[in-house]
Amino acid sequence: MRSMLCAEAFNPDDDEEDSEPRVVHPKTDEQRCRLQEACRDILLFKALDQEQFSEVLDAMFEVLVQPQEHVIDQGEDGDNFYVIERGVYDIVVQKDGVGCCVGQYDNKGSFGELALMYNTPRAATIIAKEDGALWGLDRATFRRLVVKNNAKKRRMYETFIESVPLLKSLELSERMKIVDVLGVKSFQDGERIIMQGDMADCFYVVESGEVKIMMKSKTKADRQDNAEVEITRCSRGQYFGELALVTNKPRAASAYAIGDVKCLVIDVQAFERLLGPCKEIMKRNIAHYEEQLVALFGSSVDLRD
Ligand code: 1OR
Ligand code: 1OR
Repeated sequence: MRSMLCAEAFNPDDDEEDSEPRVVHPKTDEQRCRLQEACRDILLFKALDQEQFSEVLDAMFEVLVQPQEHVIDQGEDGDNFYVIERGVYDIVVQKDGVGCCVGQYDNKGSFGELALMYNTPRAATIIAKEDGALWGLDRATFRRLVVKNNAKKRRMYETFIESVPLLKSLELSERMKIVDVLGVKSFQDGERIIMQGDMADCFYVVESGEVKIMMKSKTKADRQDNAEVEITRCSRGQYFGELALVTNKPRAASAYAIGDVKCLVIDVQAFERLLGPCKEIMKRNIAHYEEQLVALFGSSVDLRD
């Protein structure tokens, strides 16, 4: 029932908020700089054009929070969307009447989009663990600019997302929810997309071009000069960057663009929330990585350790 309501609430063409006046919160140059830096990697803003993005920045306002403060309470109506400038925030979800910490934001990312996108109550409670700084964006501006763009995103990516083998087992509505929150990133020839050893916060699907996966060699001579060996390539419809999210470990390999590359990017919270049903497929493939690892380097390193 809820999903039917969502589909209705989503229709952007009769968005009543369209005629509302433009929201502007004046900012100092210093604030604007910090805001721009905090918003640089926000996936939901990636689909905006320059004009829309600058309207979003104008409308955002600074929010300072204290330890233990609830920025959002599960079950309430959604007022704002938040971008994190700094601070650590727990994601708490009520399960059988008990609050369970299901994840954490660590000094980056954004939250509070779901209630605004689908006109639903807040799906989780967000609690500041320390002093923090956020940038809020009011509901009306979020709907007018970001949600409106989502209709275009759905049209653009519907066919492609249908063709991604990993996502075949999901319902259409679930795949569309992935489209709603994904971002698109472009990379130039040779650009590093993932660095081995880094902490991970997102997952990638190749939309166009080719991605080369490289690993630091485990042989002694190579290790000394830090040489990397190519282990595989990913092309349109294939995914990478799942391993670190599934294992909670640093990136196991590096990824580089070959020629111009476009990837769909999903943050770790959306990955956890929406790709649960695909995890078994990923885990089966990870078992194959382990076999290949032994074949390539002759060691029996367990990637899941
Ligand atoms: P919102 O407007 O519903 C709470 O307000 C926000 O918490 C929500 O938007 C998301 O931005 C964020 N399930 C639901 N909401 C989540 C989750 C989440 N994680 C972050 N948010 N799950 C946790 C995944 C790590 C699934 C829990 C079962
Ligand atoms: P990640 O989050 O660890 C690097 O970031 C990504 O490279 C990784 O997720 C996988 O998506 C991708 N071993 C480890 N990672 C691999 C491998 C792999 N293949 C692709 N990735 N293999 C075994 C190593 C010899 C498979 C080789 C075919």
